[in-house]
Amino acid sequence: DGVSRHIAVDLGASGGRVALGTLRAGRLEVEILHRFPNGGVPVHGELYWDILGLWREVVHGLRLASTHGDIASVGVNSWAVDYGLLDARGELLGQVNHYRSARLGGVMERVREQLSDEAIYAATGIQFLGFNTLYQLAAEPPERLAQAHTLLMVPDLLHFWLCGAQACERTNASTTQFYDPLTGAWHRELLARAGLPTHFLPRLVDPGTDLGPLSPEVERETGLRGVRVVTPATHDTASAVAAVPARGDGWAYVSSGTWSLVGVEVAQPVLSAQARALNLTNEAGLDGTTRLLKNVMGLWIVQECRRAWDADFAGLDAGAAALPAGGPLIDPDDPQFLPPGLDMPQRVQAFCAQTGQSVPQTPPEIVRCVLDSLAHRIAEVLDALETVTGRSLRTVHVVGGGAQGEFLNRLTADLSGRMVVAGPVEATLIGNLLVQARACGGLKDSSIREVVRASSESQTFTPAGGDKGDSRERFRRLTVVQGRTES
Ligand code: LFR
Repeated sequence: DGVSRHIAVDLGASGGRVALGTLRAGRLEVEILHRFPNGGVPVHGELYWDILGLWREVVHGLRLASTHGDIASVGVNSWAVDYGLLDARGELLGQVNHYRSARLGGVMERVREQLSDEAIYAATGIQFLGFNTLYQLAAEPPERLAQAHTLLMVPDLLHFWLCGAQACERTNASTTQFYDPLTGAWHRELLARAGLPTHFLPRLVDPGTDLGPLSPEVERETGLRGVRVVTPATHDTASAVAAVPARGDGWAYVSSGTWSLVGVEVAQPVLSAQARALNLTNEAGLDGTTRLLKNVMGLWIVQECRRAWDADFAGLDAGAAALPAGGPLIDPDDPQFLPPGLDMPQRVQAFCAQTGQSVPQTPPEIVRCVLDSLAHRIAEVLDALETVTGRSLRTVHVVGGGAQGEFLNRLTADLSGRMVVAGPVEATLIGNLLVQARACGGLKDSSIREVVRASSESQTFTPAGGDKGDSRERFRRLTVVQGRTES
């Protein structure tokens, strides 16, 4: 009947979803069947993911999907860099660590000293972030690595549990900082130079690879029959970028959620000294593209503040928007904002006090300070991307859950002086579903982005002209004073 149905599992740092996608006549309908919370579990000084709890929620979501007619495939995407280690029988060895864990403090510095930034960046093109898999492995007890038979990234681990196949999908593998973007293979030599083993690295597969049927056990538990496990772009950001509804090349994207991933799509990795100095990353995208981007701290700071206040976001956003411009600013990418903690509002206040600014007091004042700062940072990164690529980036597509934040969209337009096109909010699910649909032969003559444009709506924010005051310059000086590692 020309209809194809697929299930996408999207695991985010603060919540997960299981969704049913129905592709009919070149349009995709997305129905979210199950939502569940996610977050770090602090235990005995360590921070983990509740991977078994996530698995249970995924299975529950699949069971809900089983009553919706014939389903062709299922695929999982998640955040990047985190992994599970399996023994030779395929059993999980220990826990899945959380990338915001304090155990990683100082490890990156040691490895960078040992290998040199030039060598690591030339080999991988990946931005230096203390939680990259490279540094997580360097922080592992050697005996645990020796015992490990297979390393699987989080989505790969769930695919393994769904169908029994062990493979790492490329878009997420590229975030490890031991993947070679030029050859498309693991960079075993880099790991070896860091004194790390490589025997546990499995085969790499592309987005859109059929890994096999659901296992009999999963079929029994879910009631699904005849469903294939097909890899999407398993890195959530890669799925979201695949679903940016853009045309031509004068555009950038912000994949907006816990993080704001600010970037462009390019044909080849950019490994120049300038890209390294700006700490831009070259992550693998769909169909051999490169996601040249940078992590900006994103809505994380606001999410942690909300957790501390137990407050509703919509109300806070409106309160923040009602305040006058020109207030205090933080450097959202300062490492002190990375770890979780109910003291996040105090961290924001302390930053303002230490930099001689007025100290925001109420929740709306604090949120305003964070959103202003985020928009400034996004604008700064967009300018850097223009410099590095030589492109003129007039339009910014904001996709993902954060695209619902109208006030941040408005600030981004105003402070960057660019047109912001917001939506789709469900870009990650849409990208995940359409890569599966294409792999299953369901996307006849249209491209993924054409289907996205036909299936979703967006809202446009035009930059306000006029005087922006001195805030841009104040922001720049602030980040220099705080001494971020990049120039
Ligand atoms: C966004 C994201 C980013 C990655 C960060 C940590 O959800 O996947 O792309 O840098 O999470 O894994």
